[in-house]
Amino acid sequence: MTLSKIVEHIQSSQRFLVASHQSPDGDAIGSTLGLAIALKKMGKDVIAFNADGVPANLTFLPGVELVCTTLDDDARFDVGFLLDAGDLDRAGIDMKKHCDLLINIDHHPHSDFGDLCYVDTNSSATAILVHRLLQACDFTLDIDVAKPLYLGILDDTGSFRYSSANREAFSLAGQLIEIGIDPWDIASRLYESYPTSRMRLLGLVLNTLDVSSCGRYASVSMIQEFLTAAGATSEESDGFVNYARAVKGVEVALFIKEQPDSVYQISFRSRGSIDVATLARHLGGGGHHNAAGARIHAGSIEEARLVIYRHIDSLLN
Ligand SMILES: [Mn+2]
Repeated sequence: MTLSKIVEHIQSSQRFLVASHQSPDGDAIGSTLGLAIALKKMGKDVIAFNADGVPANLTFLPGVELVCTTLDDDARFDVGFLLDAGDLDRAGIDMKKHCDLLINIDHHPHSDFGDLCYVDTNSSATAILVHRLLQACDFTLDIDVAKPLYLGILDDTGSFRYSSANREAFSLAGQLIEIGIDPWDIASRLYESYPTSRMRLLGLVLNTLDVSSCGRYASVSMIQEFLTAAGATSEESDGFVNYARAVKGVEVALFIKEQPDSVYQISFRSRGSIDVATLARHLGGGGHHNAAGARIHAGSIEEARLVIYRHIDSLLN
C-alpha cells in the first residue's frame, strides 16, 4: 500500500533528495546510492546527502559523486527520502524545510516519522527495502545499483552472519551476484583494505578488554590518546565492539569511546534475546535489538564503564 503510494510520487515528481543518517554505515550509504542512482537513471534530478559524507572505504562505490555534505539554504525538492535513519534528527539537516514531501524508508524499530513511512523491522537492511521499491517501480537493476545495495546487505548482516541474515537477504544477494556482483571484490574492499593506523588502534583498544566476573558481558574502551598514538581517526574504530562480543560466553558487549567534553559514546552489541535497544533508549540513544548506541556524560572512562555495567547487571538479572 505505502509502496505503491511512493511509486506514484516517484512517477509524478522531478526533484529528489536522498539522504541517510550521520556517521553512515554501509547500509546508510548503500541504500542512499542505490536509490539515488536508480532515480537518476529514471531521468530524475537527484541530490544525495550525507552530513558526514561517504567514508573513505566506501568511495569505490558508483554514485559517490552525487553525495553532498551541505545543502544551500534555499534548496528545494519535491520529494525527500530519508533512509535507514531511525530518527528524523539523525539526518543532520532539516529535511522538512527542503522537501515538500518526506518519505521514510527504514528497518529500525520505532522509526515512524515522515509523510509516508515504509518501515519493515524484519528486513535485514534498508537496502533490501530500496530494492523492493525499485521492483515496484519496474526498474531493471544494473551493476551500478546492485553494488551499493549488495554492500548495504553485506554490512548490516555482518557478512551474512547475524540473525538478521534471513532468506530474503541471501536470495537478493544471489540475484545481485547474477547481475555481476563479485562478492570477494566487495568484501576485500570492505574488510581487507584497512589502513595500518586502524590495526595499531585495534591493538591498543583490544588491550582494554574487560570481561565481567560473571563472564556474560565485556567491554573494550578507547581514550582520545589512543587516536594520537595510532595516528588514527575515531571512525577507524568502527566495528571494534564485535571483538568484545566474540569472547565465549559474552552476551552483551560494549565499546566505550571517549569524546571531548566528558562525553562517552557507547556501542552495544548483544546475542540472542537480550535487547540492548531498550537499554540504549533508556540512556537517550537507540538502535536495534542486538545493536544499539547511546551517549552519556561521565567524569572518566572508568566511571562511564561502571554506570553502564550497573545497567547491564539489571538487564541480565
Ligand atoms: Mn541499516
